[in-house]
Amino acid sequence: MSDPIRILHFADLHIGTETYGRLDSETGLNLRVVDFLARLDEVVAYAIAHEADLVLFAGDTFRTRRPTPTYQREFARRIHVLSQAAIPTVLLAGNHDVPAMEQRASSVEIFSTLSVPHVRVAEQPALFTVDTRRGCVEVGVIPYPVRQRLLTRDQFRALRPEELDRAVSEAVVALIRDQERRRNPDLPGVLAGHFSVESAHWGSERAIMVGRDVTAPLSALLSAAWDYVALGHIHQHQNLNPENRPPVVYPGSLERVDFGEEQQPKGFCWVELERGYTTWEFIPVAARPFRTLRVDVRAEADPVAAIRQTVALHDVAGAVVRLIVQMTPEQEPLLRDGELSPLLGNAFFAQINREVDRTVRDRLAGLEPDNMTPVTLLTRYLAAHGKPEADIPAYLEEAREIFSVADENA
Ligand SMILES: [Mn+2]
Repeated sequence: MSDPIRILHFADLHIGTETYGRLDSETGLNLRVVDFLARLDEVVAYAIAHEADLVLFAGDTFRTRRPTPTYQREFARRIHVLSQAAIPTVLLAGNHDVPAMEQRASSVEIFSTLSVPHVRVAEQPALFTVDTRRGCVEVGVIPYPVRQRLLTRDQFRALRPEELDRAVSEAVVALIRDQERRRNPDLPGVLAGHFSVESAHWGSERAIMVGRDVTAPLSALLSAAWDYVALGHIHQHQNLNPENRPPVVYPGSLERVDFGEEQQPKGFCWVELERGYTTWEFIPVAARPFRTLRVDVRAEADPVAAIRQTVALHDVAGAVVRLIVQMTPEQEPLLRDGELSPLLGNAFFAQINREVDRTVRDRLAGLEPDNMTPVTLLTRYLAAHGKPEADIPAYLEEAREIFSVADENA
């Protein structure tokens, strides 16, 4: 029997995420971007050290559809290393990579334009046959399903938003079925896609997404035609099919984007693919830790000392730290940044949220506006101003277009 084919599956890089970072004078890059690139370096090094036969990137390379030339160069440098090592690499376009207008180039298209050896870009659904050192493998690719490309003008005119969602979902299922029919059942096969699956658990990243989301039913992926289903899009690592025939896996993102991902392990998947006998494991990477510390000092005579004690109990060195302090209005003047920041001196980044006993922000239900996305903020704003709940989705749909343009111009 031949050796299994070794696949490294990762997703959701989001290079360009600068939140909680600052400029690094040495590299000229934002320090958080340096983190994200260091994780990609781990992926590349692992693929080479473990002789990967195929690297599968399941989409969302950059944070925006218009990454800076510097971010493009840094990504290209790492892809170049894989290419030089002659490791076949498939790059799927995620929703953060494809432009709203079909005529415009995606942020990863350049690799196919330049025919970079061993690198294939998947911007359209396709069935690839990849010839690896340990044999042939078939890779069905479903990049992010762009509604404007999957549906006809007539469908757009005639269908309500929920009906459009269903039509897109049905189109995705039809694409998968079509690849199953066309594929050679004697070869090991991987289905790689960038979309959400109905039963998946979402982290907080759903709110950072632009536009409506496309959801496929899990049943569409549970086919014996595939030996592994390599997904991207959801940042929380999970396997949606515990029976593993086939595994249906989101590796998750390599770095945390916000505090919603604080508790999530970060890494990629190592797959040993064999027709009918696939095994896989999650390989953790050294993602920067996020830590939330909560201190209630309302009954403390020496609030600064109480905060210092709490901080001492936690490993904040090198972490992105959120310190939430509950205080009385009388304590507030004593707890300025000048007093609190030094307590977190060895954190990578420290954010101090003061929860002062007031009722002003009750409408925000205890959430800090700084940590909320535009979509969440707008939802709460509309609700607070008495807009009927049924009307809110329509407002959000309009707003998402605006957010999307703003994001593209960012
Ligand atoms: Mn995505």
